[in-house]
Amino acid sequence: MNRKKLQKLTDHLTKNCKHFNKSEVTCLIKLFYNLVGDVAERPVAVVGLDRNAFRNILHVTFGMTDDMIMDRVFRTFDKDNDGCVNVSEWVNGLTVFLRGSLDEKMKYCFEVFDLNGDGFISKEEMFHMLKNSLLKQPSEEDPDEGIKDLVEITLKKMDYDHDGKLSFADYEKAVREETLLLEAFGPCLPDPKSPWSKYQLTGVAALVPGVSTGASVFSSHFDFLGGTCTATICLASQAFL
Ligand SMILES: [Ca+2]
Ligand SMILES: [Ca+2]
Repeated sequence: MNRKKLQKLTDHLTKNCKHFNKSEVTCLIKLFYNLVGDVAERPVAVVGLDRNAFRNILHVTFGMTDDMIMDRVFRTFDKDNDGCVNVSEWVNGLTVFLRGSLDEKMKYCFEVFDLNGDGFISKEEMFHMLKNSLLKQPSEEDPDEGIKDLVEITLKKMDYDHDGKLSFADYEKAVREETLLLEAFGPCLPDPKSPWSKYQLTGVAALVPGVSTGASVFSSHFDFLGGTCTATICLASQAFL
């Protein structure tokens, strides 16, 4: 991409971007085209990260391991639903992912957790996600029973209007009371302790030639399962109060 085109794209994307400044946006654009270049063995006309390429970044760079959640994160980034994260979806997605306010993060997480996109987190969806994220725990006699209990505990704690599912209003109210519930159904944000959250994106530019090498060093800092467990313990302990 030539300098003029890059500048134009940067200006355009910075205008709609709340949390990144111009030089950070430039870095993210460069990083994007570098990543696309790495994975692209396809016509130049298709410029974007497909599901697999994007999931690979979530895994390598942000240490995510949960397939279901990574799929949902991809769909949340892919706003126009064309199966590809383009450069503007990349920058707009990362602004929430890395720097979002609590309001933005709540919207994002709810979208991730609403697996079928009908505007509610149903019991079945909770069961699916909790089963998925707790699979690494030592197996009990009947793990499904334990998860069903956890779904009930979750509803008791978060379903304020008692209709048996979580609306955004339910979820928002619960998270405002206990921020740990933001990621109640699985880790879908970078760990706040991770260097990426505070990372000067100008520094990322230096990583561009070897993105995966630099990123794998970062991934050791992530403790995603820890985040889920904390949220789960918080749900469990509240239920007995
Ligand atoms: Ca798209
Ligand atoms: Ca749903």
